[in-house]
Amino acid sequence: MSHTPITPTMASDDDFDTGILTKVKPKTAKPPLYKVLLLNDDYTPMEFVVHILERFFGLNSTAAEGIMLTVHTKGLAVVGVYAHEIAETKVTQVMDYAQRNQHPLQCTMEKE
Ligand code: TYC
Repeated sequence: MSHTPITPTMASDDDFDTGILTKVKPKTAKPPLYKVLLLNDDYTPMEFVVHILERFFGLNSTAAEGIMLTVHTKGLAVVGVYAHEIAETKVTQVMDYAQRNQHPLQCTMEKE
C-alpha cells in the first residue's frame, strides 16, 4: 500500500488508494475571537464607566457615552472583540481599576 505524502505543494482532501477522506486544515487558521462584555450595576458612576471605555478601549467620548448608556439600559454590551490574551488583559485591567476605585463594575469575556 503506497501513500503519497501530503506536502504544502500537494495537499489533497481525498486519498484514492484507501478511499479515506481526510480534511486538509489550512495552516494559517485565524485565532478564535473573544467578546469583552461590560455589565450594568446600580452603583458604579456613569462618568467612571465612560472613563474606563476611553482609557482601556480607546473610545472617544461620544462612543464611550453611547456604549455606557447601552449597558445602563440593556444590562450589558460588547465593548470590543479581541484575541484571547488581549481580551483577558482588558478584563483584568477593567476589574483591577474598578476594584482600586471601590466600584462593583463587572467585566467579562466570552468566545464569539
Ligand atoms: N447603572 C449605573 C448608574 O446608574 C451606570 C452604569 C453603566 C454602571 C454601565 C455600570 O457597566 C455599567 N450609575
